[in-house]
Amino acid sequence: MFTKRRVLALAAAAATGLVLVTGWAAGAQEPTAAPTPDRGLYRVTDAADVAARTEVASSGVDVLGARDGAMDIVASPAQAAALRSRGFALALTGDFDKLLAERSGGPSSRGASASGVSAADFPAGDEGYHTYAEMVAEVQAAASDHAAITALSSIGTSYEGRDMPVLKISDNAATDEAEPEVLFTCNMHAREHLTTEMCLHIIQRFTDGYGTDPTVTGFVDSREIFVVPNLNPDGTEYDISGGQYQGWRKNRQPNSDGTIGTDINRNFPYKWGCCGGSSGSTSAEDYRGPSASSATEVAALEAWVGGRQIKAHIDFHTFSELVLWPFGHTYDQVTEGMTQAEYNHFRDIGTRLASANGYTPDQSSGLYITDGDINDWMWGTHKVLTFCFEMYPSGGGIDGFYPPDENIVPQTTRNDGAVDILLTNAG
Ligand code: BZS
Ligand code: CA
Ligand code: CA
Ligand code: ZN
Repeated sequence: MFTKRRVLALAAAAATGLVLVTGWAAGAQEPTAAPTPDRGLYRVTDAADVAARTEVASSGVDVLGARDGAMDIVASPAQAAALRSRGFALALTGDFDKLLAERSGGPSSRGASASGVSAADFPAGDEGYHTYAEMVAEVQAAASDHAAITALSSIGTSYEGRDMPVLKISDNAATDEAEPEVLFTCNMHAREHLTTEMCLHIIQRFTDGYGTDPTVTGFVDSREIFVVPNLNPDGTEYDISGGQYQGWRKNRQPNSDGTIGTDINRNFPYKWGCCGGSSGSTSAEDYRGPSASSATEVAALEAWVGGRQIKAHIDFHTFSELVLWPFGHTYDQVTEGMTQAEYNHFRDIGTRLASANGYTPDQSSGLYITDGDINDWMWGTHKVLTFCFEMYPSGGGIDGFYPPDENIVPQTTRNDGAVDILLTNAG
């Protein structure tokens, strides 16, 4: 779909016989001697309106972040050329693979990773992040150190067979009490590692703080808090295996054509694939999978949530510093499954959450249209007060996914107030 502005630009370009993009004639090489990278990092500088962002997001490129009218994407030379020929202004900002290698502190060893292999640790300097094994150990330690207020179980196993733990934190944790249930989920996109730290911080705060911090004690006594620190353990391990970051987003489930990965946040069963907000192409970063809930991890969470009465939920992602609420499949506020009063409630709570953490609030389709995302399903199917938090940083390229580990403490504690607002409003 073209915006009016874009149609005019193309018409003008057609009249002169050239499509002018970022100051270079289409088809010409970049004004540097360097060849166009296989995976180029580009900034789309004219994605100010949401129709334009949806057009870019649905073109098969990998959207890293979107904010303030610009998008950072990873594109092949053909994808970049196609977007330029459709009138978009793309500025090449780097070579994705080179930047990943640099960020990992070593020479490129891309392709060294094998599926199913566990990672020894994060690259040097980032050891403060938790690998899958370290996350499991942390959750187990929290459960055994605070046995009276925790219950450790699992939502199931990932495609490659990794357990996906869920820790319940509540008084009388062994009993299913009639207290509002609140769920926090993290790391469904592999490279968004800061979010596992967010869930581990929530666990630490509500266990260690019990009995000393009155706010924490009040919530643990009056709520049932459930935390799933990693919804994509296979992808997360893959992303840090082989000694360097891989920039991986999807899960690690093979597709019928030999490509790997489904975008977990396009595979949920509410209006799956309805609205041009996901890709049917197996290699796309927003591949929706062959059918709703085909991703092992989605099916596991779906079954687990179906057996509970969750009232409120935050799904943590990185990056862009946004608080997003449903729906994503439509630009409309009021639609099937969403009254104006319900929308206003989302907007009011979302605005308060954002003023607590300094993020920017919006309906998720304000970013670009998505379908099959977790928040549309949580609300559409289960009427859960559900939000997506896009964490630190507010902008960036591939480095946006890999902030140095010094950021973990400030950027997770930053959300304490927002988490408390959600817990209050689950009542
Ligand atoms: C991300 C961005 C995220 C996505 C935006 C989004 C969140 C859309 C919630 C809809 C609902 O990957 O972090 O494209 O999945
Ligand atoms: Ca309880
Ligand atoms: Ca209960
Ligand atoms: Zn994400």
